[in-house]
Amino acid sequence: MKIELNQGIDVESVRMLFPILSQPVNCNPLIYFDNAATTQKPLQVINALTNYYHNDNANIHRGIHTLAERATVDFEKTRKSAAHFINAHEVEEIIFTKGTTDGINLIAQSYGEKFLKPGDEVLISTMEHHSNIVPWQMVCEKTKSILKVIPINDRGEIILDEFEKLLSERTKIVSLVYISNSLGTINPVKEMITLAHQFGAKVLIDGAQATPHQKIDVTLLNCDFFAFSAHKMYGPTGVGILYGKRALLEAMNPYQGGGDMIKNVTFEKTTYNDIPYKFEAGTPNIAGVIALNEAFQFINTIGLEGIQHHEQALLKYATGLLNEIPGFEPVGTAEHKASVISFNIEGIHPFDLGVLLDAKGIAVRTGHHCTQPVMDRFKIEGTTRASFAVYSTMEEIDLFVQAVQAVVKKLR
Ligand code: 7TS
Repeated sequence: MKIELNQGIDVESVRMLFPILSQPVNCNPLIYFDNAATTQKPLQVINALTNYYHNDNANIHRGIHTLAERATVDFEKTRKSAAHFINAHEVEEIIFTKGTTDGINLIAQSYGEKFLKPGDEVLISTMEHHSNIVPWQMVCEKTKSILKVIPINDRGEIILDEFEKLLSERTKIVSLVYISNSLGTINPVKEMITLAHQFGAKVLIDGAQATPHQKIDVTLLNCDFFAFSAHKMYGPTGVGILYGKRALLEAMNPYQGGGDMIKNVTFEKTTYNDIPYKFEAGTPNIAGVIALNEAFQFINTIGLEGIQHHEQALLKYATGLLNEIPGFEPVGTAEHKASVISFNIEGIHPFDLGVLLDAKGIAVRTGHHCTQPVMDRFKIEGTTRASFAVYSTMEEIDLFVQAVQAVVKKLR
């Protein structure tokens, strides 16, 4: 079976932009299929990081000297690009964070702690990453609110009828993953946001796995908050974006106190800065934010539509081949899926498979993928997960499937 790649993407040229991909690992060409954990970085992102430290290193917002001015201008450029990338109305609605986890914790603490009252309800789904579970457990405990969980079906899809049944005027926050990291499911978040709003609930979307794979439009979605990480979309680690609607961000308390988030400080009274700076205490990851701009440019240049076509073709091709392996048990077979394949092979522990694939230079992830409730739902310990990116190829999938077959032969 061969599926034609989207003609718009010249994958070999794209691969040339990623120096890490051309190395051998364990005497084999590297096949990097752990993109849901973090993607590799193109040269332009790496160069932006080193260029900042080579030429422009200075702290931002407070300096009057030339380097500080340069660093500040480049830093703020990324904010504009981020607003454009997710179609936010206003640049001030973009907050720099450390990543998705940081963004969700910010909302849980700054919005949740202020507005949740005893007996209020927070809704999440069974397929959330731990970073969209634990912060809500913490805030629910503090505010005596109740955490409720939307069930999923055997394909790993949210059961919409159950979601509707759980919604009520007690529901104050719905926090949902857009694309599941362990199942690949693409959730119907637009429909779910509309339903939640009918009950007056605010909706946070965990976009960590969505931003690298499909066009995001927060205005069209009408979500109240949207969090994502730079490192999962070809950008640096330690940087993320939190989008929030202006009125909500203005009504919230600061997350952390410190420099940059104030207008005036005396021992008697401190006044806070305007958004987004109110939520950006301390010196941020300046180099990382500046380099994130290059990740946006990289994705924009290739185009998310082309990326999506390419990755969907890879997903279809790999799923078809893996399905032919005796004992192949896919975990997550949703109708709408991103390029993530989680699976088990009967009689083979995911860890053993992962180690043996690594010996052939193939990087996959094994375990619970920080979604233990998903593993409990499917009554499994973990899975092996292969996740593809724009630079993944059909040839790599062929080699990967052959390697899995060889492991099956060896261990059975
Ligand atoms: N939400 C989802 C859906 C994720 O996949 C992840 C990370 C996070 C939140 C947290 O993002 P962070 O950048 O703040 O760490 N997921 C994974 C993964 O699947 N393997 O390693 C990290």
